[in-house]
Amino acid sequence: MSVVGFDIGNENCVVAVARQRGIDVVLNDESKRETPAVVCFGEKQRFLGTAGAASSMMNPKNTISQINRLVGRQFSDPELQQDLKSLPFSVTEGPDGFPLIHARYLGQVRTFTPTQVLGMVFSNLKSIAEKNLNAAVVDCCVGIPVYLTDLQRRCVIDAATIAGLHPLRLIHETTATALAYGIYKTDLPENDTLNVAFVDIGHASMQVCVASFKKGQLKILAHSFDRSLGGRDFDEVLFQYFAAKFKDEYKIDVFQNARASLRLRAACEKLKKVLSANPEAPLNIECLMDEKDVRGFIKREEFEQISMPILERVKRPLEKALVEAGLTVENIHAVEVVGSGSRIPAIMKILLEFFGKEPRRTMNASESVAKGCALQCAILSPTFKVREFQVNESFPFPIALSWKASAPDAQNGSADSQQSTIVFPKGNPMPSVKALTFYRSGTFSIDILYADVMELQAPAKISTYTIGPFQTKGEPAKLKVKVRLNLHGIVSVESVTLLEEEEVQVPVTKESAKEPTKMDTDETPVDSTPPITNETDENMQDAKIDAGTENGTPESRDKPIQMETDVKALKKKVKKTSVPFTELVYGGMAAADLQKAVEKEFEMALQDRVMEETKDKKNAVEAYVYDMRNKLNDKYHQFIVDSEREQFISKLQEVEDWLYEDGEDETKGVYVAKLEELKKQGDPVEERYNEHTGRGSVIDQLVHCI
Ligand code: ATP
Ligand code: K
Ligand code: MG
Repeated sequence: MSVVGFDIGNENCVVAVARQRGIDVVLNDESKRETPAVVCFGEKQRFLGTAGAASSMMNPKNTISQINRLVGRQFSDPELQQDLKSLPFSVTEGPDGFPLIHARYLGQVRTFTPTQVLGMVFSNLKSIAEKNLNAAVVDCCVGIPVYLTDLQRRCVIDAATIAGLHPLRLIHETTATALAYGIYKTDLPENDTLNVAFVDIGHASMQVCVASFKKGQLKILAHSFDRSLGGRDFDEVLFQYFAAKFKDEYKIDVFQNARASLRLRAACEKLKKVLSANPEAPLNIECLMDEKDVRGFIKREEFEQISMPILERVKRPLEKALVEAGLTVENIHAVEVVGSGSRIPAIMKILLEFFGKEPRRTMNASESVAKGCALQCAILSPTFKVREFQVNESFPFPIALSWKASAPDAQNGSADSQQSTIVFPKGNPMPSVKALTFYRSGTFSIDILYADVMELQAPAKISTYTIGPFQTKGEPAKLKVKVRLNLHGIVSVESVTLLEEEEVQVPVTKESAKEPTKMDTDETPVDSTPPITNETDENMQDAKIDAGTENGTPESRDKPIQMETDVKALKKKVKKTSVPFTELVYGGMAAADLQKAVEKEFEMALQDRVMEETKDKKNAVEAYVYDMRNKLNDKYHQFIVDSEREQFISKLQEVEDWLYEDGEDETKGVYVAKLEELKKQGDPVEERYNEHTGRGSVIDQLVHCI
């Protein structure tokens, strides 16, 4: 069982693994701790991560970045449309209203869903983890922004599934950071709480959470965010500034040239980083456009001036988090800042002014999320022993259930009137199960929706459940619907149970005789306000529902069984039958499509591997040619007859020429055969040499012994 945490950012991904001695961030093939969230499609293979980022300038139209921004969002989403303006690849609206990405791959333009591309990012991170652990990785925890919708959360799980991963939990990124902060703290109070604000500013978004800590646990008090405030917005400010400047000074319009735009944007990101450490910075790009070299310069002060509209927005999520936590800045013990986007000094200044205390960087700004995810995975894993630490998560969006009133109820109101109730209010603990009671005569449906779409800016409806068929005996049946908000923050109907009253003969013991048989048989549909109960334990739950029903008929109420001496007595019991239901998620991926995507990813990964191996084999032929030629002229010289040596050297030359011409682009098998062919000739020479030098060393040893 693997214990791995993944942080998939809009710019950078980090992989952390649990080992016996602790949590480690692992290195990728290029020995980097951060891996770009980039997929580049090529003519023969994909280039993922660092390799993908390296080819982005050469192949911008087929290089997909910031994929998180597209996953689980409708094409018409205004935020998505805004994002597309600065992304160089082509995206269109698919038949289902969701975006489709177009890229040239294996010689033709193909389309991919954002979930598929996210699956490719996962696939790359999975292989990074596997190479480090030297074992298969399946179980993992994945960090997600707190603002992801139900659909986006489902998409992240689908993407992980496509890559062959099984997320034990999607955990809010700031919660992961809070966990990584708290679990190592040995000085947490036992009888008091310590409130800490965590601020994460990444490439595309900002998230805040306020958590209260005490010994052995953390409780999230509030989450807040700005989905579109991150490092890239500052890049954009600089980009607009220099684009206008260069238009003026050099008469070039980078907006007319995709490559020039891309290069200027990249240069602006670098410039921004330089400005974090220096009061001023230059920007020089050779041959940006129309064969013109451009030179620019900006002071940090001026950068802050032109960034004012963005900087002003930083305070809002801070205020919101405090209000929702019901705290003032005086109650905040410490402010921890993570995310590399927060390295801008002006942001740190805003945080200092707002909280009235120096924001701290105790945590590693780029690694806290991945480490927190790995810790969470270790906590959930039976194979790891982790210090006892409880994470009490809070769900950021209120969730409602909505249904059509049943016939008798509709007579009171208007026919077909829609009714709804909030099942999970904002701040509800996660995970959580609630049960609702409905009285229905036939198949009916329930919608799960967001009670407040303002903050989320997503379509209100999440899913529709059609419940039935079920047996009714003349009167409306009583149905218990269990709704689960799971560990990932995904809401679904978990079960529907038909509750029927039955009279059964039961042996009477002293205890059961004393206990009143409680049963509600009321016929009044109560679904205008169905009793909602927190589900903890199956038996306790039933007690709660029954207790909450007010209109029990007299016969069924508190009827103690009197004859204690009887061996058998009639007792009313509740018979439970599970009722079938179907789920329709708006925008989800059908199981069959997911299976196809899994196979497709497997094929593409195989193709990548074949191409990598082909490259390796080709390099091996080339390396052999150089090595053997050198040795034939040097240490192997006397172990091969002159004529044979000359023939072999010219053969090596032939192969070298072939590698640059006809053999440039061959299959793996051809290179393997070529190497074999050369070795057939070279191995005997090598053997003769080894034999000689080997014997030599044995003689040397004998001499020494004597
Ligand atoms: P997100 O959290 O939005 O999904 P992410 O996790 O990939 O994105 P981070 O890796 O935390 O984001 O931060 C990346 C951002 O930080 C980029 O915009 C990058 O330009 C910016 N950045 C990195 N170093 C610095 C620096 N020294 N000064 C200013 N900004 C920086
Ligand atoms: K990151
Ligand atoms: Mg991040």
